[in-house]
Amino acid sequence: MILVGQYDSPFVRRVAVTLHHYHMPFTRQPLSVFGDFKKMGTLNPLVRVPALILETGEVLIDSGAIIDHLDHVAGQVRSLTPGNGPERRKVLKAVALATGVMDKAMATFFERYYHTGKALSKDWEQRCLFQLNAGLAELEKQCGTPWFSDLHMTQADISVGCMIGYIKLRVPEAFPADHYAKLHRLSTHCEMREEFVACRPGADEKVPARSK
Ligand SMILES: N[C@@H](CCC(=O)N[C@@H](CS)C(=O)NCC(=O)O)C(=O)O
Repeated sequence: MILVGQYDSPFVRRVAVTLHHYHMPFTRQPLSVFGDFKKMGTLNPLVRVPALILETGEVLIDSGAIIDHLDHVAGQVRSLTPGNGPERRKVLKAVALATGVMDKAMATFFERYYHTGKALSKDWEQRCLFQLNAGLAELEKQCGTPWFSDLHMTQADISVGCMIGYIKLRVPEAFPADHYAKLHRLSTHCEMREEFVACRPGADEKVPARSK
């Protein structure tokens, strides 16, 4: 399998951490949605990462759909997403909140990146930050210990861990650790694990590439 995308994307990273957790071998094509726009468009017409190229050549897109496939291959016993009941609903809600916060952190970052000075829309920026903060507050309320769902590591931990890693990289002031004590503890717990360490963004992935 080939995972397409860079690790500064929290969506790519959550797929990569999941692959490592399941011990599924893969290689990586670190294409940039900016610098490799045309090439990326041949894999995903939306020009978005992640994409996962299967052994058969089939291309999967969208981190949720990719992780759904990996969960099925891993099987019910090993799956990081519980199969049914309240536990499944709790994990899926946390994943929805975490990926929503990723979207809002990204929107804030790109508003600031492309619209500097007077061109920056303060209204849009404030709206995104409000939504980001509200998502974090809800996740903080629901977060257990040592894992989000208390005793077991699930996809909620991977998604929340990657979400916090991204905010720290791109909108650091939006994650005051003392304000989100449970999430901060979970993030530290996650980032020490080998599947997270293996997918840290490299130095060349920390600055968004400009279009070629
Ligand atoms: N819902 C998608 C979101 C993916 C996404 O937003 N990817 C970003 C990178 S972090 C991207 O490719 N953005 C480029 C664009 O949308 O133009 C998923 O879960 O994979």
